[in-house]
Amino acid sequence: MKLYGSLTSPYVRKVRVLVREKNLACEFILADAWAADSPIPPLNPLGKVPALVLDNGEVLFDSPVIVEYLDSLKAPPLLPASGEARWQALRWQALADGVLDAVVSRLLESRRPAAQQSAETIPRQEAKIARALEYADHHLSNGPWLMSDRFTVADLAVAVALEYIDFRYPHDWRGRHPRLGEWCAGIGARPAFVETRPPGMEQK
Ligand SMILES: N[C@@H](CCC(=O)N[C@@H](CS)C(=O)NCC(=O)O)C(=O)O
Repeated sequence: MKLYGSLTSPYVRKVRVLVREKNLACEFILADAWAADSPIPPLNPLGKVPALVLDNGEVLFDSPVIVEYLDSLKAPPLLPASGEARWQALRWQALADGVLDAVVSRLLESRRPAAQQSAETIPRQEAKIARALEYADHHLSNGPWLMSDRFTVADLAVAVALEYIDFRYPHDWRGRHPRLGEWCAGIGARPAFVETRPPGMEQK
């Protein structure tokens, strides 16, 4: 299998963390989705990374799809197979992916010339991020994991999202949510997180 992506994309990082956590054989191929000669559009019509090329030539895209596929290859599952636990895990992942979307959207808007920026976009995305942090803090368990008694896709996705906030929208969210900050530090110390942190980014 070949995973195409960049070192800074948080969607790619979700997949890289899972590959490392499950010790799967998967080659990582650096690819810039924005480059004029990018190899991505022929693989993913949406032109986005991550894209996963399987050994039979099939291509999977969209990080939740890739995460679920790779998770299915080797036990124990990080995504619960059925029942309430599955919906809860998928909801955590949706929350985390929504935070990534909001941080990316905020970042792209902030990079536009000031005169062309919309007055609403940045505050609107920041409000989504603030509400998601509130939600995560409110639904935090007392233990090291968001769900059950072990590391799941919920922990993976939410910790990647929190660290992406640090990377692209640095602000003192830990001051408001210290328990969430402590939880994130615990997950972020796992080797899979340490090894996939974007270049130049330190753990908080
Ligand atoms: N929903 C997608 C989002 C992927 C995504 O937006 N990737 C960004 C990199 S961070 C990208 O490739 N952007 C290029 C573009 O939008 O043209 C996923 O979860 O995989």
